[in-house]
Amino acid sequence: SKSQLTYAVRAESHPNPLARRLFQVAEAKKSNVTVSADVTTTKELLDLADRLGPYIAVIKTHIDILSDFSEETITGLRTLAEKHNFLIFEDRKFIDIGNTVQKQYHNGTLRISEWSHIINCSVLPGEGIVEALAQTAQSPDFPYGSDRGLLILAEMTSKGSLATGAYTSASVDYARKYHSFVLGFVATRALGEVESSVAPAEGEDFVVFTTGVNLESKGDKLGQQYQTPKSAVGRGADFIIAGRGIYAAPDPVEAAKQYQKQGWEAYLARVGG
Ligand code: S5P
Repeated sequence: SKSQLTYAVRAESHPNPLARRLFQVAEAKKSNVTVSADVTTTKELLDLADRLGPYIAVIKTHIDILSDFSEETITGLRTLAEKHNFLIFEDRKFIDIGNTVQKQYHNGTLRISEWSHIINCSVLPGEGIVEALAQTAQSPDFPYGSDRGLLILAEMTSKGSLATGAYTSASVDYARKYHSFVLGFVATRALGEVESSVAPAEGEDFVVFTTGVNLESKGDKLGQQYQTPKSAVGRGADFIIAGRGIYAAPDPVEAAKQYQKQGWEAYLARVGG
């Protein structure tokens, strides 16, 4: 695994342009924080993005929970992503046959391909979902070039998750098979030890995003299970994802700084800094 290497080193050697950019952003801002901005109006979303922008590497959205999604949402997010140098990750969790996910990703009501650098999918439908999303993003008429990438949802943080065992192994298989589009995983740990029937490419370097990160709480009443930034990074997270721990804190900016500090210190400890 490359998790002992610095983001700067990984940025230099990574074959995927978006992964390079992700590591460069982390290095430049000294942040491996993804804020999960699960608010329900465009104003709240853009407000959070602007206030937290300086402290985060990525903003994760659930764009379909907004009550007022419009052109203004897209323009606002894109402008703030440039202003603060962060990437956008729409957590749509595609999970359908290839023909359907292509239409959900590109065009449609939400126009996800237009504004979201990173998307994710479940491999429950099988290999075809990854193939379909890669095909769309790598087609010669796709307007956003190599500035797009996919994370495979290889595990989940909720109690009783069925994303384990053969499902997680298949996640690694398809990531390897479609490594030119797959950036890595949403998972609770590095997946190097997981059995896979596909051999790794030379220099393989999948990026691990870990959700379910919270400094104050162990979980919620609906089965969410939390770990701390330190624990997540120790288990192999390259980017920690925090939602309510940040946006529902009394002072979200102070909270974002706390997660940034703890996530970065854990990263430095891991790379021996
Ligand atoms: O396994 C998972 C995968 C994801 S993407 N568990 C999760 O909680 N998520 C998402 O991370 C979830 O949809 C939510 O947007 C965020 C966690 O939010 P929090 O408020 O519990 O930190």
